[in-house]
Parts: sequence; C-alpha cells; structure tokens
Amino acid sequence: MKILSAEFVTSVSLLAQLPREPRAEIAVVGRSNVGKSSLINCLLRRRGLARVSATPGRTQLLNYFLVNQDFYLVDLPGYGYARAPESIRRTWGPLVEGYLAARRNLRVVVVLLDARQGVTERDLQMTRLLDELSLDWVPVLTKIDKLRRTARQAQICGVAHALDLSDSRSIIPFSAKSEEGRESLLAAIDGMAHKRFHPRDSALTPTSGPARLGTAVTGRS
Ligand SMILES: Nc1nc2c(ncn2[C@@H]2O[C@H](COP(=O)(O)OP(=O)(O)O)[C@@H](O)[C@H]2O)c(=O)[nH]1
Ligand SMILES: [Mg+2]
Repeated sequence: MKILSAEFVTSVSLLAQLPREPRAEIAVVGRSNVGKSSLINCLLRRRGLARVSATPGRTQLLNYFLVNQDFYLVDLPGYGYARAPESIRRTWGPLVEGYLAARRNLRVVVVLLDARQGVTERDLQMTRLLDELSLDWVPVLTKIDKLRRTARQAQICGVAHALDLSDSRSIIPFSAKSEEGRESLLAAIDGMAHKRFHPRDSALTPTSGPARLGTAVTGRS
C-alpha cells in the first residue's frame, strides 16, 4: 500500500464524539513510550504528524488520522505511565475499553511491544481484552534496531511464547529509525482495512486472536 495522503482529522476525549462516517478503522495501542507516535509518523511518512512526546501520559485522547482518503488510523492513548495523574489514569479504561468494545468498523488493533522489554503484564491484559472482544490484533515489536542481531530472534520467540502465539512470524519487527517492518505493517493494515467481509459487520461468531495475515507479512525487510 502506498501512502498517498495522510492528515490529522480530530482528537476525541469522549466516546460520544467519535466520527460518524462508517470508514474502516485501524487502532494502534501500547505502553507509553513504546514508540507509537514514531511508528505512526514513519508509517505515514509525515514527520511530526503524531507528536513524539517528551511528557507521555498527559492526555487521554483518541487521535484520528485519515489515510488515503479511505480509512482512519486511530492513535489510542498509551497505558502504563506510572507518573500520570490519577485522574488521567482513571479515564483510560472507560475511554479505550469502551472504544474497543463498541466500535463496529474497527478492523484490527496494532499492539506495540517494546523489543527490549518484551511482553509486560499490562500488554498481556490488553491482548487478553482484545481476545475477549473477538478483535483481530497484530503484534509489532518496536525499536527493533536496539537489539543486536544475535539477541533478536530469541526475543521474538520469547514474545511469541509470552503471547501464546503458535507462529513467531506473525510478529512484525519494526524500527521507526531504519524503517524495517514498515512495508510489512502497511501490507497487513491494507489487508485488514479492505477485507471484504468482516465479522464485526455481521451476526456471525467472529474469530479472535492475532490476525491471520497470510503472505502479507512473511516477506520481511
Ligand atoms: N532507536 C529507536 N528509538 C525509537 C524508535 N521509536 C521510538 N523511539 C524513541 O522512543 C521514545 C518514545 O517514542 P514515542 O514515539 O514518543 O513513543 P510513544 O510515547 O509511544 O508515542 C522517543 O525518544 C523516540 O525517539 C525506534 O524505532 N528506534
Ligand atoms: Mg506518543
């Protein structure tokens, strides 16, 4: 998928403010400081579109980016920032969980995991929630450039094990610095945004767990 256009559309702090058009949505979530803003800027090739923040955890906003005049990339507030004010931490759950549970046009959730830290308890809570909600999700290992070549495969296997994935190839190693994984992630997003049939659109029982991405993500950079 080529990025032809990308623009910031709106920030939402209440579920009642969510856009009403029935566009496909791809959400991005992860711990504060995991590299979410950097990943979005890298994917969309727009420096500074999503701010790379020095003070994480200050805002609880869902940021909407319109991509190719086609689908929304939704930047969800990061979790697990210990120094965030209590009032902010209290609003995270209802806002993010409410969005994930109710948003019918949500196609897939991109779950960011820090390559050096691996899977934390908060990450597991998130992936379990996504499974409970029968949402497809794609694990992405951010800042992969910080791992030495020798440590990297062991870490990927460890993350697959922690997430209970049968195939470690469903994890996308990513670096906003080198752009490794950019094409793989774009291909995965493209596939999910344009899938003709999506369980959330119907009354059929949806399948859950990491999205089956077929060949889209096997050819890594
Ligand atoms: N080496 C390296 N650093 C990164 C990468 N992505 C983000 N960072 C750094 O990690 C910090 C947090 O990044 P940011 O995108 O603001 O994370 P966010 O809080 O999840 O939005 C910043 O200092 C970034 O420069 C990456 O791919 N490689
Ligand atoms: Mg950020």
